[in-house]
Amino acid sequence: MLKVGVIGTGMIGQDHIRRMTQVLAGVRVTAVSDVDGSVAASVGARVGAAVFETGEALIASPDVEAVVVCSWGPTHEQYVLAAIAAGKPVFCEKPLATTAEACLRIVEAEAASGSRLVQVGYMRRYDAAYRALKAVLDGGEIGTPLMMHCAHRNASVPGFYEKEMAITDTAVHEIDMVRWMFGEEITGVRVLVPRRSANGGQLQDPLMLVLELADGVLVDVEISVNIRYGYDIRGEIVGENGTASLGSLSPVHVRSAGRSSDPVPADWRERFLRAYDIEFQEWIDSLRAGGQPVGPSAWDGYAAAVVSDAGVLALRTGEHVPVVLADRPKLYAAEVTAPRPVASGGAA
Ligand code: NAD
Ligand code: ISE
Repeated sequence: MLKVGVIGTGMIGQDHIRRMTQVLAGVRVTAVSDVDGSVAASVGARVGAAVFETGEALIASPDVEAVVVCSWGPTHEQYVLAAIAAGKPVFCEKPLATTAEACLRIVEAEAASGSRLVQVGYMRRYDAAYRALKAVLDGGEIGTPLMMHCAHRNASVPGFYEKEMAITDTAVHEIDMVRWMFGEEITGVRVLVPRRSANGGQLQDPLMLVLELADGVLVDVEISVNIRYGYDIRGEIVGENGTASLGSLSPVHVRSAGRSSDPVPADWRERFLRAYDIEFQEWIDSLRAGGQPVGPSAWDGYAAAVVSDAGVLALRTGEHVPVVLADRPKLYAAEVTAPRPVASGGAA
């Protein structure tokens, strides 16, 4: 059994604890911690885990072999760095950290440790619909990709959600998905601001993010975070010879009273339920087998943060913002977005 300690026992922390204690195999939640001690105490009592006053004390516990960080984004860096310093594998919910500089500090600490310890919670890579879409793209059936249209719609967001979180907290999922889907880095960003929805209060809601990839593919992402009707995630790739899109996810289609309808998920917990299960089971299995994590890396977390920082600047200025990454350490050389070897005979 892999002994896991969870820092942050709010919404997603409790959901991941539920899956680790009730759904998945080979794992035991031995420790929890939250800045809100009463929440940690009630979650710890429910699952029989020790409660630690600080995340650092949890990381140092001999009864914790691997760490899961589910606290607020601005606190991720301190806990991920502490886990790296302790030599313990750490699964960090997205975003890896809230600025590119903080993510780079994590990349540098991990690279200096010489082995992969960090995995970031970009779960779309584990979703059956996104995996099927990538298989069609990679199979060549729709030809060379030219564009992708995405929509990321939340029914509502919590009161602490701020304007720029539409990019740093929400569209950051598409930013990671696009790098993985196309195996290319994002090189530039624009943000377009349409008419404002009255549902969004002070937020600029919706927004349209346009991502430019190194090979010329353009991706537009509609971000609506107060759309009321449900949680709706869409994606359609346009290729030279066809299109491919995420299919209907509903197991049932209802026709009644002169209407035809599909249910819409309420939120991310329902829509990505299986993706989170697979993401965690693969993480647990890789660590129990004595290996390193193979899911989204600290480099992926860093690259997504550079793009989302560029998106925030594009939102503030209305300008096109180029994306420039630091040099990629050797530790991450084998990843899907690693530069491709130049074909022998030189460039065309
Ligand atoms: P939440 O507010 O429900 O829970 C966060 C918890 O962290 C709270 O209980 C809070 O008390 C605790 N916390 C805050 N500062 C802390 C600190 N310094 N030390 C320990 N605990 C601290 O938020 P949430 O919705 O569960 O989101 C948590 C993280 O998960 C965020 O980074 C968010 O972006 C991410 N998230 C990811 C997904 C996904 O689809 N992968 C979905 C939701 C949230
Ligand atoms: C939340 O933090 C998530 O990660 C969800 O997947 C996303 O849809 C939502 O917009 C974020 O706030």
